[in-house]
Formats: sequence, structure tokens, C-alpha cells
Amino acid sequence: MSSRDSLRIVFLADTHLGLDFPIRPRVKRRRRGPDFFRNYRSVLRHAIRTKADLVVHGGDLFFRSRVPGKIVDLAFEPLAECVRRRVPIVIVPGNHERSHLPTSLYLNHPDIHVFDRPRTFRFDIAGVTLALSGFPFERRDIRTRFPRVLQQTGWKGIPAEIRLLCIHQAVEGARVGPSDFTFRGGRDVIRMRDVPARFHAVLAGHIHRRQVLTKTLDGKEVETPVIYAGATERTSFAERFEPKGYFEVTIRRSTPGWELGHLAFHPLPSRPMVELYIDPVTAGRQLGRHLRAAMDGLEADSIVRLRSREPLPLEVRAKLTPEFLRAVFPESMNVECARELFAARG
Ligand SMILES: [Mn+2]
Repeated sequence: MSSRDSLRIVFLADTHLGLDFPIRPRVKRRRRGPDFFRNYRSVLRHAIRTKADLVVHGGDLFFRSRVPGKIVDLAFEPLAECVRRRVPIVIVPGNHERSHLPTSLYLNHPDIHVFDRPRTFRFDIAGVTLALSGFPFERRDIRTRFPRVLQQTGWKGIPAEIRLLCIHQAVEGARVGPSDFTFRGGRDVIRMRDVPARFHAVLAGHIHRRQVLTKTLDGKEVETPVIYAGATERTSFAERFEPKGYFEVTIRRSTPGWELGHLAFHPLPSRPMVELYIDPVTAGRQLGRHLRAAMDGLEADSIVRLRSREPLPLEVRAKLTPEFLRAVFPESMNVECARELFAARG
């Protein structure tokens, strides 16, 4: 058997399938649900077309733990297609799944591997041995418990040339949101120095912004980078400036052993997210006209969020019904109201 010089893994995370995807919608309006499925399928199609050695999903496949059977099938059918085309799949259950994936016959396929408990999956890919260790999202004090949970994966007892750790957790130094919040010392945060150097990389979900962490909080370089692919679509306005996509991770032969090679980020399409501020004075006179003027120049498929810097008069708030907004904004847009619009005045 010939032994290869490199392996290529397609790594995605936080697909949040099922979000805004009602099975029997009460009102007909544009939904964001199909955007999430489109990007998810496009990642898996890429993996099949380029004959990736493996697909890793870093968790939050679904947007919550109980999803309708139709959503479960829509999510698992493309995975089944992947394994039919000889691309094995590894999935980490995330927090939105409450650390469990819904049961499905699809998951019985021997090439779909789920970290339903701390464990290690070993692959022989054209003569190269690859071990993926991981565990489902751990809600309780992962900071203290990480070394023990990692030990429970049994990674030390399983020989392999390449080792990856797959998790759905926050790691120190990870940044989120428009104001760059940084995860530091919380109980829900894993320390960089607790990741054993024998792992070539950590493939992580949970943090929706794409980033690669290589240092401890005090600036020391570590051996094992933590790779966040980020979400494949923007799940909230906090992510509105972030590019979305997935990574292609190459691991190559070196002397001695193996090393992390090229990390290619592949962007995925995301519709523009725009915040429109309502002016309480002009809105009080002509709300519809005010909103139409404010949306002038927006892309037709924008996702709009209405905001206000000041409390709105009661008569304006009363007009901001879903029916009113559907009449004012084109069908091609999504519109939502920030909670502050309905907050009590003063
Ligand atoms: Mn998530």
C-alpha cells in the first residue's frame, strides 16, 4: 500500500440548521433557514468533489436539541451522500444540541462518527494513521475538568502518526462580537497550556468567528494551534461584519513525523446585515415613509434590524407590527426589531 505525503480535512462548524426554517409556516415571508442549508450543502459538495480525506463538523450542526424529523433528514441526507462517496465524517455534538444529536438511521452508517462520549476514532487513510480524539460539549467547569475528560478519550493508548483534538468549547484568547470580547479565565474556558503538544491541531466549534489561536494569554507560543472555522452563516447581528466559511486543513509529512501544513479558508456567501436607526421624531409623523427613506440603497436581499438610540413614542411602537413591516419592506428582505424598540421609556 502506498503511503501518502499529505492529508486534507474539510473542517466546518456551527451550521445551526433549522434556524428560521418552519415546517408549516403560518405566514409567508422570506426565511433565513434556506441560507444555512445552502452553505452547509456547499461545504459537503466541495468535500466530495475534491475527494477530501475526511470531513470534521465541530458542533452545533442543529440550532437546538429538538428539531422536527424533516430538518433531521435534510441535515443527514447530505452526510449520507458524503459517506456513499467515500468521504468519512466526524461530528462533535455542540451546546445547541445539548451535547446529543437526534437519533436517526443515518447515524448508523459506519463512516459517520459521532463523539457521543469522550472517545478516539482511528483512521487508516492510504497507509497513514490518523487519530481524532474528542468529546461532546461539556457544560460544567471544563476549565478544571478538561485534563480528565481528555484522558477519558483514551488518546494515549491509541498509536497514530497524526493526532487531532475535536471539541466544541471556548479556548482562552478566542474573540467574539463587534467589541472583540476575549475569553479568558472563566470556568467555561479551556487553557491553551492544557492541550498536550502531541496533538497536531485542535479543531474547534462554538466560537462563531473564524480564527486560529497560537498563544497563551500571556503571549507564549504553543505547539498546538486551535482552529475555529467559525459559523457557516451569520447566526446573529453580532456577526454581521464577519466573513463566513470553512477551512481546508492540510497535514503533511515532515522530518520526523507530520506537521500542520496549509490552512485554506474558503468563504461562503452571506447576505448583508444592516442596522437601520429609527428617528423618533420623523417616525412619529410618517413611519412608513421614514422607513422607506432609510432603506434606500440597501441590497435587495438585506437582513435588516431596526434600532433606535432613543425610546420610541408609544404610537410608533404600536405601529411596528410584523404585518406593517411586511407591507413596508420588500419580500426579498428579512426584517427584525431590536428589543430596545419595545423597552419601557425613561
Ligand atoms: Mn454555535
